[in-house]
Amino acid sequence: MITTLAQWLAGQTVDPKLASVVASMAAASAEIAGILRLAPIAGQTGLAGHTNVQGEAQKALDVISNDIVLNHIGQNSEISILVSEELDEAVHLENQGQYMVATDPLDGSSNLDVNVTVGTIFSVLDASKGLLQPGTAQLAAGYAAYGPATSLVITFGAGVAVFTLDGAGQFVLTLDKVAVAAASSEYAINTARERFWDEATRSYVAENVAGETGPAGKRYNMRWVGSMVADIHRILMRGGIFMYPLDSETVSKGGRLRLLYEANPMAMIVEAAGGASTTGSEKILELVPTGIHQRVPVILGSAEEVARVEGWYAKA
Ligand code: P6P
Repeated sequence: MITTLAQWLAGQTVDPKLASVVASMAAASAEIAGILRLAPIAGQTGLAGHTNVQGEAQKALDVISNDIVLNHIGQNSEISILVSEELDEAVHLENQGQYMVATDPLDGSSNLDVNVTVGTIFSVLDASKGLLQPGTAQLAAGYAAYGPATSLVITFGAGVAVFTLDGAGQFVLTLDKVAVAAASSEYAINTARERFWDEATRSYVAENVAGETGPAGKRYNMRWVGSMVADIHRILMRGGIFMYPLDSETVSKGGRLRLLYEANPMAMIVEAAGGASTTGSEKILELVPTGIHQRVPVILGSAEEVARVEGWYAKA
């Protein structure tokens, strides 16, 4: 039996107004998926010609995706604030709604030119509690993965569901009650950064590389797509650990990935699916943000692997 996103949302024990915020982000994601699919033909995979607050060259599709999100958010009277990776400041909408959305409208966009999976990540919070709330305050989180299929992953904190965009542009439920395997033999880290790693990261990876005859006692595989949504969706589906730890090059910025609209929503999703998340020494979801674009170290995935990393940090 087919369950549409609308039917699934109606069956959740959440405020229908909160469910409508998720529905708006789903509609934006479906529209973005349609744009991405034809972008090379429309000549839209190039640069937009300016940089974002992160100092990163904005792709035309970064700007287009952000505009699409803004359009859908703006049409939902339940949403009053938008924080976006692509916007220097938070946008206070004319609506007086109770919700705030923090989003990376097109994460991993540097992969667009080579047709690799990218995504839209979003977090939903109570706008009345201010911009800088810890991840534990999130009311919902989700991401769209624009890959061979377009997947939409959603959680309200208890359980994670996966939807797939069908030929009519509607999300239908394809996986309910996702569970992240506690054990895994696959890790995701950019090994080209080894010279910047701290001892904890170096020790953990060395154990994995040692394989069957090493302390881990099993063979590991390494996967690094360079697109957070792609790497984390793989981990959600078959286990593993994603690592962008603090290193000697990123320490001055606090890390590489952004807390409000990358680390927090992904940590909420992974933990709701039975996984774990950490900066190495602190729980990501307990961090009180110091700014809307704050960067943090991100280590999350299979609970046993995350615990091993935390063990190395505890020894440091
Ligand atoms: P690196 C993409 O730019 C991104 O923000 C994440 O999606 C991804 O996990 C990470 O950066 C990749 O970083 O240093 O390997 O290019």
